[in-house]
Amino acid sequence: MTTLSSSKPWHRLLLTGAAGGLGTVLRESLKPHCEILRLSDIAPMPAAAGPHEEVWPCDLSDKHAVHQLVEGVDAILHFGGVSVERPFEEILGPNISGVFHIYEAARRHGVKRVVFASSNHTIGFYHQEQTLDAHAPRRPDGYYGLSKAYGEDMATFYFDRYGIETVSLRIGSSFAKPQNRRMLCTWLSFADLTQLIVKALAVPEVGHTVVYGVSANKTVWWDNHLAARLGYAPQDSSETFRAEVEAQPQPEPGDPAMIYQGGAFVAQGPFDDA
Ligand code: NAI
Ligand code: 15L
Repeated sequence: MTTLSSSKPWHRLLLTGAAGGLGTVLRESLKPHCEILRLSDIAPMPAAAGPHEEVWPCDLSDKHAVHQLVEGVDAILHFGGVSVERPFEEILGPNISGVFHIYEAARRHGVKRVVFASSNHTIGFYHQEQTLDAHAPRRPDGYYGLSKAYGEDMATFYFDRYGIETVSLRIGSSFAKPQNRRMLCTWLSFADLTQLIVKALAVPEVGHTVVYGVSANKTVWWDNHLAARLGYAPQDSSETFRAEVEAQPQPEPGDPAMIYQGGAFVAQGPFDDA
C-alpha cells in the first residue's frame, strides 16, 4: 500500500473490465479509495476519463499489451473477460490467457495484491440444498466456470511461488436488484461488492483467500466465514425485492434454475453440435 499525504489509501489502482456492468459501478464507488483509477477494457468506456482517471484500452489476450497496462499500479482489480457461458474458444483468450497475463505482469512489475472477480459458476453443479464454504471442491458448470477455477488456481500458484496475494471473490449475482428467484439467494448489492473489494485490498496477509460475494440474504447457500475474517459485513438483503421477484411466473418443475447453484448455466451448450 502506498502511503501518501492524502487520505486515500491507494495511489493507483487498475480496474480491468472497466466498461462492463460492474466496472461502470466500481468506477464511481472506488473513487474515495485511490488517487488514480486506471480503467481498462477492450470495449470503449461509456464515459470519457474524468479527473483522477486514466483510460487504457487493452485486450487481455495480448500479453505485451497487458504488461504495459500493469506498469505503475499498486494493486489490480481483475474484472475483465467473458462473463457468461460461451464456447471454449471464446473464453480461452480473455479469461485463460488473460489471467496468466495479469499475474505475469504483476510479477514483473512488483504488484503485490490482486482482487480477482471469480464466480459462483466454479461451484455451479452443487445442488441448492447444499451449504458450501470456500474450501469445498469445485464443481464448475461450464467453460466459463472452468476459466474462473483456473484463475483461482493461478492465484494460488502466484502466491506460493512469488508471494503475490489475491482475494478471489466468488461473486453470486451482482446487479442493481435480484432478477429472479435464484438471485434471492445469490444477490450481491453494488454497495456490498464495493465494501468487499475495499476489505480485500486492505486486509494484510491474505495469501490466496477465496470468499463468496453475496449480500446478507435471508437464504444463502454459502458459509462465508472467510469473508467475515476479512471484516466483510454485508449491509443489504434481497428481501427488499422478494415481493417483486415472487410476482414473476413460477419456473417449470425441473428447471435447472431452481435445482443447481449455477442455475441455467448448467444446461448451456454443447456448442460444437450446433
Ligand atoms: P461484463 O461482461 O459487463 O464486463 C466484462 C468486461 O470485460 C466487458 O466490458 C468486456 O468488454 C471486457 N472484456 C471482455 N473480453 C475482454 C478482453 N479480451 N480484453 C479486455 N477486456 C475484455 O461483466 P460484469 O457483470 O461487469 O462482470 C465483471 C466481472 O465479474 C467478470 O469477470 C465476471 O465474470 C465477474 N462476475 C460477475 C458477476 C455478476 O453478477 N455481475 C457474477 C460473477 C462473476
Ligand atoms: C456470473 O458469473 C455472471 O458473470 C453474471 O452475469 C451472472 O450470470 C451471475 O454469474 C449469476 O450466476 O447470476
